Amino acid sequence: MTASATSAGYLDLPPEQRDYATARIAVLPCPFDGTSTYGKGADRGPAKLIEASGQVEFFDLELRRKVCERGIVTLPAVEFVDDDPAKAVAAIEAAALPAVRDGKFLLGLGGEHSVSIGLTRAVRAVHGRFSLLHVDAHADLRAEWHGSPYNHACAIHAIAEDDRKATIVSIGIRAVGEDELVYAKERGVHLFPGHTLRHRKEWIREAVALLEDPVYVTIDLDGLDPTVMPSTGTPVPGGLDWWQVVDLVKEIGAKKRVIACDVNELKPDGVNHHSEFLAAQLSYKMLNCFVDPPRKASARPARKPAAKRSAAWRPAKQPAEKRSRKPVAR
Ligand SMILES: [Mn+2]
Repeated sequence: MTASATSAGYLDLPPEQRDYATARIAVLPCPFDGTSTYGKGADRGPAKLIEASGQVEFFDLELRRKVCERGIVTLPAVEFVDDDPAKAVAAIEAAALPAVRDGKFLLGLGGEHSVSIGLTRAVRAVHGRFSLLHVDAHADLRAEWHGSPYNHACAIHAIAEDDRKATIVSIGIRAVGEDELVYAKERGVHLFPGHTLRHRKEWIREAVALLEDPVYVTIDLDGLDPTVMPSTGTPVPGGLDWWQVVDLVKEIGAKKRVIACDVNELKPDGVNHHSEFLAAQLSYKMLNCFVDPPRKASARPARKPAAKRSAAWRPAKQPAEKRSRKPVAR
């Protein structure tokens, strides 16, 4: 399987690192935007994210890791016959299934948030039950919207109904209907609304502690604040900043076994291309945190700061991954 003819695919990797047979990670572009109503254009998200990913450094400075060396294949974008979200969900599930069956870590790229319904169905078919960690401005817990249970406003409701016993944790929510709150209570969806995250840091540990292994992570980019992430169809003020999302992703990677993830609702507008780069960088940060993470240096006791040590950041003598590599139990 090869990337599209116009590019080398995600991260613009050299050929030996994007071969299907040896790749640990599979990226599936899902350019579907059939049901959004406010700002259209999420169907252009995957191509723009992949284009921007060509500018992302392979080496993650913060994590001292280069997970692309495990191989990342970019699958052909899913094709959609029309705007029917039920058909789109089925097409995405069918497209994702072979790579998940082949043991690859799946990174889905939306597209509107309903793409996550198809992606999670493929993952559930292979891995069984998982907990869902969900970042979003919206709860997406409506049973149906504009006549469909697969509308992007219903994505998490559909996933919650696919497995009524799976744990769901939703972070950053700040636009929700009262009916969604009733459903969240009845179904047992853990909500961490945006306004409750402002003045406390413990929410990251608390949220991650609620998850059981394995975990699927879905990030609707409108979960971030529109000042850092303006290019989404339904922006809402009061969202997470970059470092809050990064700290959350790092905590999940350190504490949980993640089996797949997606980044969705990027709506390129031709102006704010920093949004596209943010989406690309975040997706690669997620891979560096989630895919076969090395034993974390932070698990060891902290060293005493030397009296003369400068506060300035200094590079490690050698990459943390090499220094502490041990057989990975998971
Ligand atoms: Mn949303």
